[in-house]
Amino acid sequence: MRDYAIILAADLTTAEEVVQVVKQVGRVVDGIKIGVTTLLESGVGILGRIRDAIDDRPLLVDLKIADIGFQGTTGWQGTNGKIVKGLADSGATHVTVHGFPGAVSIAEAVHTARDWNMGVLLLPLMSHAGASLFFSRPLESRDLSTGAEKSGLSLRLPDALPCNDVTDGILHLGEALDVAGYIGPATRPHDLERYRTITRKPIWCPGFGRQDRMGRTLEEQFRQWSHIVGPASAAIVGSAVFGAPDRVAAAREIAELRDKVAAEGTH
Ligand code: 3DU
Repeated sequence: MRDYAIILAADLTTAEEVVQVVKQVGRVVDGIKIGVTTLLESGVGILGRIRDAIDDRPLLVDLKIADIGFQGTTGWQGTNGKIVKGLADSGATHVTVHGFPGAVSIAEAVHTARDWNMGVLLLPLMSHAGASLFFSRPLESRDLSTGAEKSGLSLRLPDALPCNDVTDGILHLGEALDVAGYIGPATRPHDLERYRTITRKPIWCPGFGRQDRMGRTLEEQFRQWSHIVGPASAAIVGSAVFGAPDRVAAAREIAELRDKVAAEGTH
């Protein structure tokens, strides 16, 4: 994936509209994100049609998986693995997984995804208003170690981890279980800074445009995002592109904005 990638969240109402917008801008942006509503309507078969329209660009399936992990004598047998396996050979390259169900659930998703050449993007926090209600609950590093022991997995969690809340804890679990990257809120720059104190992995960020609650222009939001997260990152942009009167022009403008702020970062 390219540095500072732009990923289109193709959140249109019908599958046909989704395919249409991907055909329009799929090669202007650097990747596509498909959501649950689209898969519910048309099944995973639609991912092959998306893949055909975007060459080898990343295709993120945003399932936000949050079910059980279970390691039986013959391997992973929980539900997280079954869900991830449902994307096998579909054209998907990445899938989103929640971290709050704990280490075993994350581990099962990561292992299964790896078996099928996909990467897990873990969610330590979300971008919408009120998302911090639970993610900001206190969590101490000793809670993480206790949880790791109970999980029955041999997790490498260094002793004195800087851990204050659930978000920190999920980031530490993601590092220990070697996820491919994280979803991080573009609406919460201070939290993105916090992510970067814990991980160098790619951070894919939704929350541009309509979700901003800090009164920033799109350019200001992009600038702050790029300066904090650096090149190993992606901006997930939905309505700012597909809701525009001219989608191709909107996607091009956003790509230009990205080029501008990224160039500033290299000075
Ligand atoms: O607000 P937009 O139209 O740019 O769309 C953002 C997309 O990113 C949308 O698909 C939403 O489900 C997803 N997303 C978030 O917005 C926030 C998260 O924390 C995780 C995913």
